[in-house]
Amino acid sequence: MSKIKACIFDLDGVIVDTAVYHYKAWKRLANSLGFDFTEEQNEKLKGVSRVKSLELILQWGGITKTDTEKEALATEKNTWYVDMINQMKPNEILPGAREFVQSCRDAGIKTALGSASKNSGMILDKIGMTAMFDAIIDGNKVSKAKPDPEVFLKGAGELHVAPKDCVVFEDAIAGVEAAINGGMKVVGIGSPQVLGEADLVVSGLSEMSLEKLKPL
Ligand code: B16
Ligand code: MG
Repeated sequence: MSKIKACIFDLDGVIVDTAVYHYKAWKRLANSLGFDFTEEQNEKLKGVSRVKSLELILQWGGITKTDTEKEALATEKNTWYVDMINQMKPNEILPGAREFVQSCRDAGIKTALGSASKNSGMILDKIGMTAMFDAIIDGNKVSKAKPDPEVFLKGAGELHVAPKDCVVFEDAIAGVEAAINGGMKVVGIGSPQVLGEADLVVSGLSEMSLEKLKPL
């Protein structure tokens, strides 16, 4: 029997794939400022906070803005993004995600969400998974971005589980590093070439099982 007592899940890229919506909204913003934004650049924003993402995009476009202007631009992007995620349905849950979270709960393992997104509450609501997490820590509850472990440590704290007994599921390098920095085990969701620092890498939660938690 694994000694893992809690599983903490990142949202975007692990439970759902909202990258395409972020991409469309950031591209619209970049285009409105007179430059383009590519899918390759969007890849670099996975797991990165909204304000940091905007700063990178402005840098790529060679544009400087004041803090007040940045705030307005981030709000504009978020309005477009929220219009899209407002239409999300449970069929957008990534393969195996609901099933694996449920199997953890059935085995008595606590579950938490640990996401950089300030829109997690709405997304979980739209896909019907809010009640599947014992704790929800998102961008509204943390002040330090991944790779700082704050988001995962707060999750462990709310669950009353020691960090060493937690495993984090993450698709972004910064998220994998955040879990390691927090003294937790980590399963990378994606490619072993990119997430090699993780204790285990799988292509998605459909490949995960309680059996695979045992050696961690
Ligand atoms: P929001 P995660 C992250 O979510 C996304 O991967 C990243 O692309 C996004 O910029 C960030 O949330 C902030 O999202 O603008 O909705 O607050 O992967 O940590 O679940
Ligand atoms: Mg992610």
